[in-house]
Amino acid sequence: MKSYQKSGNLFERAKEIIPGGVNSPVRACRSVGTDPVFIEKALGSKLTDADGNEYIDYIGSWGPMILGHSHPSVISAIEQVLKRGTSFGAPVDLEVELAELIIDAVPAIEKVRMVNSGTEATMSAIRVARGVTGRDTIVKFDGCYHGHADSFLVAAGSGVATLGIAGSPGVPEAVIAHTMSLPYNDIETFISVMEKSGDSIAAVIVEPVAGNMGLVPPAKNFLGTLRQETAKHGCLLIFDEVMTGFRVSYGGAQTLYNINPDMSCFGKIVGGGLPVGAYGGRKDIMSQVAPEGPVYQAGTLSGNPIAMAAGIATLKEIKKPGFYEALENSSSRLAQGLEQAAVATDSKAVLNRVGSMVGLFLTDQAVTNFEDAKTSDLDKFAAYYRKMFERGIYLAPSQFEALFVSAAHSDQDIDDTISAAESVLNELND
Ligand code: KE4
Repeated sequence: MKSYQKSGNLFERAKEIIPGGVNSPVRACRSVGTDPVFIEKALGSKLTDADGNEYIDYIGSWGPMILGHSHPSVISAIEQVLKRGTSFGAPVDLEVELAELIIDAVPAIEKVRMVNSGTEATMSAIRVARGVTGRDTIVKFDGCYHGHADSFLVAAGSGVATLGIAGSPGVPEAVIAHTMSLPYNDIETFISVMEKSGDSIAAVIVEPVAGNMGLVPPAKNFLGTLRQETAKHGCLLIFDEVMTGFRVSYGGAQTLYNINPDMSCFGKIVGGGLPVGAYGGRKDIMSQVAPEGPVYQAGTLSGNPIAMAAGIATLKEIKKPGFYEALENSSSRLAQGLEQAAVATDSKAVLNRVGSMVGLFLTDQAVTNFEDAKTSDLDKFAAYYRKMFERGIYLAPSQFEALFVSAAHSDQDIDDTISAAESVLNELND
């Protein structure tokens, strides 16, 4: 019988002094009816908790750990830069190197600014769009999550959806009044809104592959229509690639789907597990950012040398030939195995996948938007989560999150995951 005593004790202490005992809501595992374990260490595809229990990890720190945990190149890069110091609050060569890697990978980006999180990246991109266009209204899509800046907490995905809250107290009506949220993949609605209001819209921001309502790929022509309509009405198209950037391809979803957004936001993988966000775009847009231009944005630890070193080491590894092909093979094997497990157990389950982002929905209908995702049986998902956890499979504790396969997931990991899923789905159907 596994023990979770040490995690339990730590959680009791944490709940006294940290809201909900966690530093990010989704980690509290509330929607799946269990308590979180505290992680002691991580290596490759595995996590080990405070009580010594080991897990195959499909959260990967919510996306950054595409190489797997504690990759030697990343650890070594961090160790090397530590000898120079930790933070200078002044320009460092490593910031230039990471910026050059991002620009080299993403053709639509000519200039890029480093920040410390995905939220900072998207929040700043929206401010730039409003500054450049002189317009206030932004369009997002139901179920997409762009971080926790006020403007985005409308029909948001991820933790907001997980907690089943409409938005958040503390966000002024005046702010929300400038945010329109439309159904994802609904081309007709989007076109009609743009025809009516396009000339007053500063930006349309989208997850080009939605990973915060579970995994929902873009419908055919959806992204192309966003590009066409925003160009027609002088709005900026912002791709929030915080999750998809360097995940679904080295050049992100914009390269995969061959769309050139006006601005792009990154996070997660570009920091290799350390706090890094980035936003960038055409030179004429990014030259509006202070101190070159009037749109203000700043950050004490932006471009931190240790974080830059981890990001550079990560991108250099994933840039190597064959990296994405190998990841595609293991990811498709996992997806096929989960689909076969659902069929074999006659389970109501739908699987979506784009590259190494996988989403399993416990519903019997296609999932193409947030409303479809919400037809999933959340109680059954909670039971599925708990039983997979007991079998040492560490999934996102929410139906409205994606799974991430890393380069460190072995054939054995994939096989063990598939057999655990078949066993659990069987139990759930008994
Ligand atoms: P951060 O501020 O959490 O670094 O990034 C916000 C963000 C922006 N855009 C997209 C597409 C994102 O997925 C995120 C953050 N993703 C969630 C996981 N779905 C972070 C997990 C958490 O909130 O703890």
